[in-house]
Amino acid sequence: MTSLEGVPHMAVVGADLHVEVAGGSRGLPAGQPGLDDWDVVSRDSGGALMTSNQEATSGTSARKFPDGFLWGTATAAYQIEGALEEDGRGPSMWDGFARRPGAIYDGSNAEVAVDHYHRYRDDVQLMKQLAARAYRFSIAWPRIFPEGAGTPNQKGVDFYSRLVDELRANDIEPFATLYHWDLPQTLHDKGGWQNRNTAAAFGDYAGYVASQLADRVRYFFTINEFSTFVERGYGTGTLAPGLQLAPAELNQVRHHAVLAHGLAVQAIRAQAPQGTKVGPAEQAIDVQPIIETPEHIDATRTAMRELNAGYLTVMLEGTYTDAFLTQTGADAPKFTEDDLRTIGSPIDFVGTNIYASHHLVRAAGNPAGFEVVPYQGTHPDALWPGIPKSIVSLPFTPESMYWGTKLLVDLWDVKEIYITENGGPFTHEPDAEGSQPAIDGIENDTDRIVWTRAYLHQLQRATAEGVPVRGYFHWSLMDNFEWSGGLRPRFGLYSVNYETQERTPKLSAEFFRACAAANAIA
Ligand code: BGP
Repeated sequence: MTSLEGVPHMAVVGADLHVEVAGGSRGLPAGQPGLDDWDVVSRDSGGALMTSNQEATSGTSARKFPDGFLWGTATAAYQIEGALEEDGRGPSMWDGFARRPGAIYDGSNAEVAVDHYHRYRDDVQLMKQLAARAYRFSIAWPRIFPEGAGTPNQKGVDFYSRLVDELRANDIEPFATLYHWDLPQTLHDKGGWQNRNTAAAFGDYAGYVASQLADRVRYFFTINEFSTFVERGYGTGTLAPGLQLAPAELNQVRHHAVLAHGLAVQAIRAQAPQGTKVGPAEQAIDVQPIIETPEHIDATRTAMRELNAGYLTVMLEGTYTDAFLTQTGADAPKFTEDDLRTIGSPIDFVGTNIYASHHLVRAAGNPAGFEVVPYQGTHPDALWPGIPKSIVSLPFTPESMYWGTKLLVDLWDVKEIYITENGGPFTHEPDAEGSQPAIDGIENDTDRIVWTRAYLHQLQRATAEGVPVRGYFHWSLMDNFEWSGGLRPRFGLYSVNYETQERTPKLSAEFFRACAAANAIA
């Protein structure tokens, strides 16, 4: 493991850069002094030209986040822990899915992943070196209940207990996610999320975890990305368990997932000390107006509510929208009024994973009141290396940070928001075309820095307007097992050598540390 100490500050290397400077534009030849020596032009709020130096000292700088804003990183148990058969962990549905030929893009699996189960202490130090004050991790249900329910496994509880203690000892606030997709195999064998009993089992498991950890964990996320694990696991079949259900069955799975969330909220409240906070961590279908004018913004609000009707909307409103029930018709989920009350149980915050706007939206005179505008094929994109754009792509849409948080307030008056994930799969293989060499052994992931900074600017725009975003978790602390993408797409601030398990900070780790330390965009 390499520490961040001694990471050189970014030097300008490679091709000429063009930087706009007072008095015109000039090329910055390779090997010239760093950008700090230059006065970069911007405009103040009145539109007057000012240099970066003036901006920093004039008090008009728009880069600060509110006091107490938490900077952290996020991971998930299955993607980092390895040790799948250790200390009594039961099998999960992902173990078998990953072994299916063709299920994982590069043929890898998570048996070792990044060996976090054995290296968690060192990994907490990696966080510390980032100046991070919070960490979002997930608890593996099959470590706690190897059979999904019944007798808990003390060794599984002990692992997370040690992790939480280590975090607290290092002044890092633990944020625990209860379900990040590793369903116990035994439950899957009984129908998994197609079976309503799985929702009840999840509630019991959540309550039990709270009874063991809530004395030291103050924030719990129920389920990670309802829409992703349901739509891709049971709709397109690209994630475990790889099913392609008919619409009525798929709607029932959606319903069981949100019901499980509501049951977990109630169980945590029953078991945890007062003041424990709980909420979902969803990747909403994020939308942004094609043009920021009142009519397109109105249409975007409608789109956000309707496109998320089966997940976020029902959790926040405790009811399915009329349009959702009309559209699903005979395929609508079967539910009771009591289910809706449970699903709508009051929560303390919304966690939102924001990678991109799924749709641009414009006003339309149709019954829905909005229309989505497709992205051009030429839209700038972060791709998973080697994977066609038709399968995975993240359109570069920094404004998703602004609209993805602001709309939560506009629509549902959400009082506390966390960006529970944000990042990009920027992967640099030394022999790949366009890959730039490392600088003094540090991966030169300028793309991750430029991408993240643009998103942070839009997040800061939201907080400056009073949108109550309390923290930002970068996905991810370190490279890890990216589900059906395998080990190839690399999201980490730290690069991991999968043979030696050595962790090395990328340049983006230095960027993150600068932001976290200053509580501002660096
Ligand atoms: C989220 C998952 C994470 C991680 C991340 C990567 O969906 O919660 O576990 O896999 O995605 O980003 P992407 O959305 O591009 O797959």
